[in-house]
Amino acid sequence: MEKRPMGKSTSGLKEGTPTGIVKDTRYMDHWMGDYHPECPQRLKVIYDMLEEPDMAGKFQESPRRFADKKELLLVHAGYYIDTLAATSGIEYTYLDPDTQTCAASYDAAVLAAGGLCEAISRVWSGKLKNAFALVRPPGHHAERAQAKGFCLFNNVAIGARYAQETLKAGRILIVDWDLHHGNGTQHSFEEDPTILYFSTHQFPYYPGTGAHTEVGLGKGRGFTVNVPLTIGYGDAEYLSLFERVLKPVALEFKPELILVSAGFDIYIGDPLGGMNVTPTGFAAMTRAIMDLAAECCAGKVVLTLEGGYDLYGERDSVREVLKELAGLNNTDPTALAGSAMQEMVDSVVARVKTVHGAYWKSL
Ligand code: X5A
Ligand code: ZN
Repeated sequence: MEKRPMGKSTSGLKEGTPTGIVKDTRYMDHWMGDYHPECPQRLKVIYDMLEEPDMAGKFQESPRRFADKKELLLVHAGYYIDTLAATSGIEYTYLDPDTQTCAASYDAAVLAAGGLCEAISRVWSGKLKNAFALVRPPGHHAERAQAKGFCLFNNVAIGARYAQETLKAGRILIVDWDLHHGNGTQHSFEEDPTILYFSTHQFPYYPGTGAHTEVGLGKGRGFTVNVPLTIGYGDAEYLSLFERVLKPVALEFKPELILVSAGFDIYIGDPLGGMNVTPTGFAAMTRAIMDLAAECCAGKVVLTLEGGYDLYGERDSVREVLKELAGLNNTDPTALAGSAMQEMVDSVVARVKTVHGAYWKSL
């Protein structure tokens, strides 16, 4: 694994400011049946990993709370929130071919959004250096009034709007490295030039959105950056794409906060995906985003868990991401990018440039 010397913090935070995590056993109470890949064990193996000798005591737990209805309303329709609330205490409700609730799902979903908001607040105020919300259900497929793709509320979208409305954040960058396109997140912000949505995703694939030509609407044109990929992209290719597309766009956009829809279904062994990212790749992607944040916004990065269905691959990848966030590792993203299959990267970069060259002069 490529390592760099431990760098000085450019963030101006007090030395020793902790990395936050959001963890709560109630996130494991949401259950969609024993054969559903989006299962409570996904968090169980991660929470157990946090007790390993080299991980225990290294992270600060950020307090959990239920999101307020007014926070959910920043992204979702009132009647949709009420419909989901009515599933609380009911053994089974069908919402979508991929998405169901049990009696505890609504509480878990409101707690996921609230826990993420709280972590964002603490990173924004400097109490935490950065944070990772280890929550479920995931969020990026949830639309304004529709559950979809294992998602009930769009956690990252709620977090972004909360940061703007309550914390008075301005420009926010959302990086979505989940295998799937975050249709709900894109739709939440596609007319908004203050929130830049950047997504890499397998394409064409579920949910079907995320073509490179989807660049945003109206005043938001240029502020949706889709990087659709065929199968087979691995560590080096992802890092090269971050270097050649995400980096110039992000540095030109100058976010005041970076949120990450961190999906681990691009892991090499994931049962749903065709990508080849390893734990080292996830560490390097995290470091690449931390480097952007150090330049733009005093290192303010908050990740939230989206997909990831190989239990131990996800666990091992989350471990490496957390070590990077806490400065226990310092993986070199550019060293990895160097070994990318150039044709795989060049063709994608060229396609993105045909539409985004007009919006981003540094691209
Ligand atoms: C959060 C996430 C995947 C949905 C796949 C539905 N959802 N076939 O990874
Ligand atoms: Zn996914």
